[in-house]
Amino acid sequence: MVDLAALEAEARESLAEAGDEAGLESWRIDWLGRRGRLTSVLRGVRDLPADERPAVGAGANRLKSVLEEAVTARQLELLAAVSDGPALDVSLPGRRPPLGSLHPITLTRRMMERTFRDMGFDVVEGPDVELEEYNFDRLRIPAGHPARDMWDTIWVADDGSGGPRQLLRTHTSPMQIRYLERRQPPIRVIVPGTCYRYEATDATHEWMLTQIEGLVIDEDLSFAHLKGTLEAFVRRVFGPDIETRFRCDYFPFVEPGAELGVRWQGDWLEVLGCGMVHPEIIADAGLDPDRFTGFAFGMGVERVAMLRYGVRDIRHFYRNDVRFLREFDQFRGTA
Ligand code: YSA
Repeated sequence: MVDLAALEAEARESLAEAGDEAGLESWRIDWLGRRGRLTSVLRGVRDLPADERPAVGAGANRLKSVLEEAVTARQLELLAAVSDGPALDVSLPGRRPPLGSLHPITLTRRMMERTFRDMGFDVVEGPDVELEEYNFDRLRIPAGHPARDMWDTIWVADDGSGGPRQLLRTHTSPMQIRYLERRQPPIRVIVPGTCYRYEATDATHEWMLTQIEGLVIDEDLSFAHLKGTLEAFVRRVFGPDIETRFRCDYFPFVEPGAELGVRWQGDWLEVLGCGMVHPEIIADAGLDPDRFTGFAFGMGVERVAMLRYGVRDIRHFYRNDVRFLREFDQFRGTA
């Protein structure tokens, strides 16, 4: 006759020794598995003398349920011990989530905006998708004018509705016109924003670039104000020893026009185009060009960032190489 009570005592004793999930699993195999101790007893019932079979069969089945409950209880006991006991050290510092940082162009753009704000400029933004009229015509660049070739343009596909042509703005200058439609002098404003050009890239050119447009209109402004403002800006950003160079340049919406270059790695890097706002643009805005004059400029933020951080190739900025971008973690908090 099988001694079920002794079997149960032995099973419980060895269950109490199982201290983790692996121990419980091997206990389960030993006792309740296909070749387990209790399973063998149940299988052997059919070989017992007929008068013993019912009692042993019923007893072994009951023991099976008892042991299944016991193993579940032991499992819960072990789980409770893990969450209450020293295995969970709540005094350990938490894991810090990885922290990103601002993109170098954002850092530079914000620094430039702050510098202009300190110099008394307002900041406004305009649309990236612009009307041909504002990007070109009203800046004195009509269709067919050779100056359009200065801006290789990405046009928005014609939707067939017969509406005006649209494009991804090639510069921030269209906001000069939009701003003049709404505001009266004195005007002192900058317009930061992204521009797009259908242009092959090289170390100093990207097809997507950021500009900061500046527009100043008031009475009695001269080229000296333009030069003084831009020189002051550049010295604030790069320090008093920076070497600069103004050269004549042509833009249809200014007269005269110029570009500003900064000494860089033994050469000159052009950072902006500028000039005195063309009298026709002042007159088109409903202002008297004999009374009001002004100057404007369009500055390349990526170029300023190259100078500021010593980046030799503009294309690094938009390659999304995290090793490059991590270099700017040290400037976190400087925007
Ligand atoms: C001129 C006179 C004004 O009264 C007002 C604004 C201007 C600037 C004019 N709208 C313009 O876009 N001129 S520009 O084509 O010479 O670009 C100005 C600046 O943007 C450049 O000096 C350069 O710093 C930057 N830039 C231009 N093309 C670029 C670029 N930066 C990176 N990649 C490019 N492809």
